[in-house]
Amino acid sequence: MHFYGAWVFIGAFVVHVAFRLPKALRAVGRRRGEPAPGTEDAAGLVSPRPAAPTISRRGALGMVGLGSLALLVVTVGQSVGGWFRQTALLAPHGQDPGPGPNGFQINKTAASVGIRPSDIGPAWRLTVRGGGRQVGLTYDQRLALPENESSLPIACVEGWSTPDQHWSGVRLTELAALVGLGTDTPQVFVESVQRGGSFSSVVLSDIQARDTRSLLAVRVNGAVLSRDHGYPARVIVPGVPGVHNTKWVTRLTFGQQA
Ligand SMILES: Nc1nc2c(c(=O)[nH]1)N[C@H]1C(S)=C(S)[C@@H](COP(=O)(O)O)O[C@H]1N2
Ligand SMILES: [Mo]
Repeated sequence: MHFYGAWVFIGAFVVHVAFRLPKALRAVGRRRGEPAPGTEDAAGLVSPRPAAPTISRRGALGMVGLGSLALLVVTVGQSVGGWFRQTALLAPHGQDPGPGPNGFQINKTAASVGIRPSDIGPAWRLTVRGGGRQVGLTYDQRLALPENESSLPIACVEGWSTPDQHWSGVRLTELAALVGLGTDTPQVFVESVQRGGSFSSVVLSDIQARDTRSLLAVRVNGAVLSRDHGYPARVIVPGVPGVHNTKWVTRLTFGQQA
């Protein structure tokens, strides 16, 4: 599609040049400042006192040239692919997710944000806090909670989104119920095992927390979450940018702002 568009453009340009060439050559052939025959300012359109130019011809060309170059640099990865894909800032350019149930776009891999195997190993715990109570769950205890399903995409503000993925996990409302909160689930502060980085925690509004499609997911498309998609547990919420879908979650605090 990209290349098709480019050929139409190039074709149109060639036709344009072919038609204009004789006139252009005549104009260039004349001496500078001399009006072309028949183009004297009969209509009075030329300013009698033109303001000083604010940018030289070279400056203008340079600006357009640099702008075009910048566009080329950020789009070449998407058009050419292969190694260049990593440079496509405006398109998916993360790790190749590979095939299988976890084979969809990854934003940041576990390794790239410093998730250690020990952070998400047997010592991992899910802590749920709220309403003055606190519950700690092992991975197996977490799996014993009622399971629900939700088909939702990941839509990243970097300019990509996945088709719907089939997630399963526990509803955020059920987790709130664990600490004794009713159906009026409040907002929730979600924290990842990830240390630092602006994506390591997020606040979900009460509306997001109450949505029955909002899950703390442990499976996707029938398989256990891969590390890069947030194993052991990640948030998945409808209708919000991907950045709200915190991966490697370890603590949920209901009723906390941040
Ligand atoms: N802990 C943590 N969660 C995170 C991120 C992150 O960097 N760290 N990236 C977020 C962003 S920006 C997006 S788009 C989604 C991408 O999820 P995916 O990599 O499973 O597709 O995860 C979100 N969750
Ligand atoms: Mo994102």
